[in-house]
Amino acid sequence: MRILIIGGDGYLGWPTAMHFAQRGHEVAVLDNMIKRRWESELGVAPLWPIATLTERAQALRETTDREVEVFVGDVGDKAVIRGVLSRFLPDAIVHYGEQPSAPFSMIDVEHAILSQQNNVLGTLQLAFAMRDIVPDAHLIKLGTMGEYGTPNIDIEEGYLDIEHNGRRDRLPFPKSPGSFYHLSKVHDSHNLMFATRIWNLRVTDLNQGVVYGTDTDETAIDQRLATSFHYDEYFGTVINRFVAQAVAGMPLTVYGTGGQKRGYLNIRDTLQCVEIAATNPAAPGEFRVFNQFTEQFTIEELADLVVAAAGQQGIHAHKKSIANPRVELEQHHYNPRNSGLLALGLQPHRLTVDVLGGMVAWAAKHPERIDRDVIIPTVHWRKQPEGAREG
Ligand code: USQ
Repeated sequence: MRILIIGGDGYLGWPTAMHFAQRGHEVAVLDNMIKRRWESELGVAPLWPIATLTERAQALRETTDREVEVFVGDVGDKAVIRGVLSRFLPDAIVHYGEQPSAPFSMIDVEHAILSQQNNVLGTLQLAFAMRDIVPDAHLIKLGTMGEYGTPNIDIEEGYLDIEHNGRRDRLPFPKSPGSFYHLSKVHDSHNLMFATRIWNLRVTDLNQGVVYGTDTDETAIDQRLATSFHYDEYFGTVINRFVAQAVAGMPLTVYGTGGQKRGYLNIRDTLQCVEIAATNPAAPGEFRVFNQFTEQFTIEELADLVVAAAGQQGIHAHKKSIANPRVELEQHHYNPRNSGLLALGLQPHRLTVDVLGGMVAWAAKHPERIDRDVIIPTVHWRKQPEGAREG
């Protein structure tokens, strides 16, 4: 297959590009490097420096003989996306090219607008370009489990069969997201559902849980092929943050009571899921939704697992409940379905103390690289308290 990865310089985009290239697909990546610019504007950086996209493609060629074609540009730029689609003519497009952070989108009005503009308009530009240039290509769009929020009923995969006033229908599952970032993904889902209906596009929306880890078969080949590990308040997801906090000798920041439950998955399973979606495409006109996670944990459970894993590595870590900067339920029902990808062959990697121990040992190689100033959350969902940072 010819596979285009949009956001191919990112945490998941680059490992996905390598994964498909190693399996013999023809792969191109498109990225405008804006995530690297946001990181530098916010004064944060991945734990290990990351090679440039061109260096990574070169390193992949040297070490595996595999080619990844690099396009630099913005998916939201009409000429760019149309130029790339016309030249590469992909069979499948994996779209990761979005601002990925909830706290980033909650800094202030500018960051909320930036997140929604970048995400929603980029995806719209892509949908129109697909209609005109590659109408039969399959779009695999990264959405998020956070689109659903935490309703007091079981979460289905994308749709809900309901009966209302004696009539029945299968309708999009109600969405109740928890940040302007998560809302941008809801808007994307609605726009793409409409696009499949009117233009017969093929779309798979992957409602992904929180991803952890950095190791894939390909990142292990060479240091230059590594992907980014963020632990800061903006781009660090909770497991990666807890690992870095343990190594830095800081308490693990449990927000509120820590009863918040979410779906999680190993980065290796992200690659499996995207491959499963690509090799089992949606039908023309189908807006297919998979809930993409393998396990569920509360924050308390995760903190306890990381404390145990750090202990195995001879590091004494401890958790601490801090005032929750977000507005979210801390005790709630959570029972999302995730049978679609499992039925197509997903083989989950489990989060064990040993897996976490490996992450701790890896981060502990250079504890001095951890910037302790970017760990404590400063972005608050409600109005910033007196004396807090200006956005
Ligand atoms: N949390 C803590 N302590 C921390 C950091 C986070 O208790 O130091 C809690 C949060 O309050 C939240 C949970 O951990 O309840 C998850 O937070 P997160 O920052 O790991 O993840 P989230 O903001 O939900 O976003 C991440 C990715 C996003 C993806 C989403 C999947 O950044 O791109 O869409 O996970 S999901 O959570 O299923 O919506």
